[in-house]
Amino acid sequence: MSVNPAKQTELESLLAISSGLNAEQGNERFKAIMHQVLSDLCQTIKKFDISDEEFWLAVNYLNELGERKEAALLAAGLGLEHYLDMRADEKEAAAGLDVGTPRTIEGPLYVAGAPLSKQFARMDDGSEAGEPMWLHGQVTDLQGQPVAGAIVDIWHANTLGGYSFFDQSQSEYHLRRRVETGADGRYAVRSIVPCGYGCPPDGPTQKLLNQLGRHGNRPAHVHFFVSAPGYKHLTTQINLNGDAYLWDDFAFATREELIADPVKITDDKLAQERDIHQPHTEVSFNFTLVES
Ligand code: MBD
Ligand code: FE
Repeated sequence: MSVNPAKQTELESLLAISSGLNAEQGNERFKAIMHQVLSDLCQTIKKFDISDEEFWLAVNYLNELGERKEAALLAAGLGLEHYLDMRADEKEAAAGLDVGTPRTIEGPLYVAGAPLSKQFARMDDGSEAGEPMWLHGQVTDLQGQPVAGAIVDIWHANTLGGYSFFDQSQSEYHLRRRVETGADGRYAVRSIVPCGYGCPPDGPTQKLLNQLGRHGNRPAHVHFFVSAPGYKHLTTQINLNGDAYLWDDFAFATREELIADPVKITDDKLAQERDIHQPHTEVSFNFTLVES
């Protein structure tokens, strides 16, 4: 396309051309979004009189974010992933839809394909001397009826706050399991009590948070996907009560209804029944699914 070069000296004209608004090809929605984003960026550059040095610092930052694969971590830290939840909640409320167990962010550390078993799984490989955790509960519908054949996909950190596949010191699928509920809707796993997560201290996300005067820590938590045919897929987490970061999560995922109380079990009979043979922590959490 031939363009009068004089026109490119005007911002409006520059943005229209650069975002393809007058091009015949391309994707119209994408063009409109790019146009908005570029306009906002140019406004910011002008408002703060951004220097060349600052501009190229930002460009190099994006490269570093990609090299370290931390783009999704930053999205969580900036509250953008939580904002998607806020919007989904708002839409459900506006439509007057029933809500079951509240959703909260997935985060960047899920890995598909965890081992699948019925009703029970052991999640840890026994290599860590962590406090044993017996995590169990029931999946029901809004009427309180058990949901049989639901898949409860669980993943959590180890005692150092690391996740298998991202932390190479752990075995494949360590602390990642899928459990199918039985006729009673129940699931149970034996694992170890997780520790809270902290952003890699030398990574680009923590570097940005430092400039904001913020920390990059999460309270101890366990992630869940809960799904069953005929029900809406649920993405959620539970936070363990008592953690210092319970209401100071850098990713804004804590919700009142998603706090679980860890209970100390010293009952020998129960420990024996669960084949744990030592004092352990019990965490109970039930899920309510909504029909799709
Ligand atoms: C996590 O474990 C997590 O759940 C999120 C949201 C961000 C970083 C690490
Ligand atoms: Fe996590």
